[in-house]
Amino acid sequence: MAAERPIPVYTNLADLYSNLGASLNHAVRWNNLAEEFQKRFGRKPAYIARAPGRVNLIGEHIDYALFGVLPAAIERDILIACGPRPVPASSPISEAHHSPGSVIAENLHTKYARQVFAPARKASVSDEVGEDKVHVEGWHLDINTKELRWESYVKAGYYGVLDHYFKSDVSNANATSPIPVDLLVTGSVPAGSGLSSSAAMVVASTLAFLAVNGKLDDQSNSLTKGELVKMSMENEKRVGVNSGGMDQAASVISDASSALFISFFPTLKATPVPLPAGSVFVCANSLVVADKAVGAKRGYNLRVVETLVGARVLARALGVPVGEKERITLREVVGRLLGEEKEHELDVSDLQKGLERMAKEVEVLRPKGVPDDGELGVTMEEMIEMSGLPEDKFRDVYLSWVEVEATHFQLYKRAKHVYAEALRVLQFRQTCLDVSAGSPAGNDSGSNAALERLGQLMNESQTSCAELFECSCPELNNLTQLARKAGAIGSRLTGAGWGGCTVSLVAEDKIQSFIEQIRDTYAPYKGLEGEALSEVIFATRPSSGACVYKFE
Ligand code: NG1
Ligand code: MG
Repeated sequence: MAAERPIPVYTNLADLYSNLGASLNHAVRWNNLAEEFQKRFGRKPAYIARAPGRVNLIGEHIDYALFGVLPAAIERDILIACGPRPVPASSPISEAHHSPGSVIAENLHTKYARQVFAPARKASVSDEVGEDKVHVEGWHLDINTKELRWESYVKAGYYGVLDHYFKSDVSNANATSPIPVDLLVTGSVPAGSGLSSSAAMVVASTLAFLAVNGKLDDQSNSLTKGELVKMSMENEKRVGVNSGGMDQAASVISDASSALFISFFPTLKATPVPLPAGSVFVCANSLVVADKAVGAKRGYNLRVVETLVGARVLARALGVPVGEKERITLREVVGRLLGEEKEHELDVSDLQKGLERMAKEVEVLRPKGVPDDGELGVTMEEMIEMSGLPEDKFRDVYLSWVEVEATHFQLYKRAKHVYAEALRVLQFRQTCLDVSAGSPAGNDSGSNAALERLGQLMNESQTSCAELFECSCPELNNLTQLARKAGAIGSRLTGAGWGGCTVSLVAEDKIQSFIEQIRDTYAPYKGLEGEALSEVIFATRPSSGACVYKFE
């Protein structure tokens, strides 16, 4: 299983570059970063941690409902050069040098200023071990989730490492402290664009702090990719997003040249999915930047709540048992409806049949007795009543852990999107697998038909995101339409939406003309040439997942 493999730590450049499927371009970036680290900190880095961004090919906003998704890591990535900071014996020692685990963080991008911070000891925290409470000493880092800054993501990764490896029983005199670290970041994933620069930052930071603190030294007993995904997911919650896990899994587990089918139920599993030859994915940035901190309350986190409440209401209507405090997901509703058991998850064909059935069952969520066909959704009071829970319980289970802002909630439209999108992911995956297995659809004309089918699924996904999940925006709608006119086989938004990138499936021999036509027709791209153009629209191949290079 891909998720059970250890995090690769390379000591040999040739191995590193061959794993990356790397071009000369990569080598230049890695060298520059190491040299720049040396200039700034007066010594060579000890490690470089790499984590790629990702593009989601299909399966939007269904990972937190625990349905499988199909992203691929992209070649654009975050690199963090890092090393332990030696404490000079003689020179006057600054505050930063003194405190355990202090960090000097610099960024090659001049708009991100140098930051110095250190974790503070948390006097005493109680951890429950079975029935007992043990007092442990932990570490705290300030992260202001109202105003996210570049170093917030560095801190988020660090927090997890501190929590996992530096929490200790107060009575343990041998407890170790984190060591002081210098680090230098560079990134080629455009920020706020739906290509998961955030997950790439958090994964790279987690890896950098693990490496510097010696936690990746013993490869035979090292962290697995699956464990790193879990840590990075927890870490990303520290920047205030209740994310599903797709981005971290794609950034950590991907293999070069394949997409990755990631499922989350009953546990995280990831399997490579080869993409049909002759086609390429092109990412195009709408240049609308979705505001994560403010937008979450009315966007992402609101969708998380709507889909969870929708699942409870649906379960109730279908006679599926749900515990009072349980936050059942839409995935679990189908499972329980079909008698799925923990040890025996549904196989793909049963799940597929279940999803086809749910397309009809969701109708029970449609608001009744309203002339606009439920367009407006339901009020808080109506939603609470539909849930069958007393108000205080409802608030405790569904609203106490997340900030949302809405007068109306859309349970029907969101659930309808989720089930149909989950089915499209299975169909997309099966189409790719059929082509690679050389089944009848795998010959030339078959493979064209397969590409058409993939494109059609992507287009349907876009319509559903726009109309049912309402996570698109006018610019994304426009850009996906222009993409189809410019020859894309299919085009959709990728990532959370409300701005950021689209992904288009384009025949390999049409990439150049496709990009030129988009440049000439999408108004915000007018006049862009060369590097400025390739910043906003670029073809990408699937890349390998996160790794560490160790300098010897
Ligand atoms: P973006 O906005 O691309 O980071 C977010 C979530 C994913 C997934 C998608 C929607 C985070 C870190 N990631 O992606 O888990 O739910 O939206 O499919 O919040
Ligand atoms: Mg993100």
